[in-house]
Amino acid sequence: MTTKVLAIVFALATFGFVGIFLWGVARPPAPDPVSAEGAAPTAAVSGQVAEGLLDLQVYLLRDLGVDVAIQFAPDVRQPAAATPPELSLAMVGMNMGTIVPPLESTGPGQWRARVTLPMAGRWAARAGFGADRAEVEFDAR
Ligand SMILES: [Cu+2]
Repeated sequence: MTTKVLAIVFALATFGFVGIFLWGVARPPAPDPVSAEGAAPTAAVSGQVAEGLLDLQVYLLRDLGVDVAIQFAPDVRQPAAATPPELSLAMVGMNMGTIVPPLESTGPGQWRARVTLPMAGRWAARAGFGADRAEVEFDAR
């Protein structure tokens, strides 16, 4: 009797483990990042942030304009993200403040921001929750 119970518990544990593994493998991939104009991103990063996978793409526009797209897919154990992530832009190696543009929701788990930067050069875009962020650098022109 005890053996039977143990076998069932073991089977359930194995099933759960395989299920979690399969979810990780079979999770639908994020759509290919493409700007509204159909261009590929200038810079992109994908990182584990705040118990989820955060994707960030930077598209250079004309005259120091930048489009930033963010996708966030929470892990299995966390419910769907209700809070939007935070985005900040700062120059690399030059202290000229931090730009925190408002994010526009473009779908479930998707946001976009359009910014005009104050000067050309190397910039870093950081997105995430609190101090937990994914970062990517790009050259603005
Ligand atoms: Cu500067």
